[in-house]
Amino acid sequence: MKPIVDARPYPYAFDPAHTAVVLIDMQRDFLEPGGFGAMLGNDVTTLQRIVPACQALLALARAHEMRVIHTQEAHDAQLLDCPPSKRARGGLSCGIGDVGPLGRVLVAGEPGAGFVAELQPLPGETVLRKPGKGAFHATGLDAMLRASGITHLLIGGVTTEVCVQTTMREANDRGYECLLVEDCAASYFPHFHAAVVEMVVAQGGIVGWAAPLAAVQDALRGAMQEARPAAA
Ligand code: C5J
Repeated sequence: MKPIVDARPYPYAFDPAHTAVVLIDMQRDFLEPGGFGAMLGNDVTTLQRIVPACQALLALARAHEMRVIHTQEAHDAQLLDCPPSKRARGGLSCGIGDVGPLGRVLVAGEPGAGFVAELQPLPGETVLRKPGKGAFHATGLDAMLRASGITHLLIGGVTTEVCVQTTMREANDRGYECLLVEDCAASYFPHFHAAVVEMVVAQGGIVGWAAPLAAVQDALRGAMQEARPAAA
């Protein structure tokens, strides 16, 4: 029996063999003091709070042999994949490509572009570098997922209303069945997070489903119990 998550707007069924956990941009540049997010004036502790839940989501994915994809918003050292408009936005004194406390901001290979210590990818997991907010823009993600037979995505990460929402909308338009794992995603602005959850599930799940991690854990536990042969 497939796990069925008690989700909004209605139950979400998925087969772990055809499901990927996509963790969006859990990078030092967004979560740590001195990073891009902090230099934009944000309180990074609002994002740090979801790290334990993200660890639990990764543990669940690994235990059930689901595909794991860690996305990373980062540019090449020459910024050839960074549109000038993105670099200029905000008129920051220390913006994308500039040297900040965590190295060059949002540049691949720099300390700030790396994942936070608690959420390091394991060998065999996919690290997907992306130049945009959405994980499908200018990456091979769609081809990679289709080649692996992935049809369902469990999505978490930061920030809910920017890279998480953009990725979920891109995935939805490409036909993937997406569940936003609510407590594994966060915004610097909690009311934006709450609004995105509502937007996703509105109108019959116009972008997909939403549920807390515990509901995903319960669904997997329930399916495993069903699969176990009854004691003689
Ligand atoms: C932002 C992201 N907020 N990962 N990036 O610039 O959401």
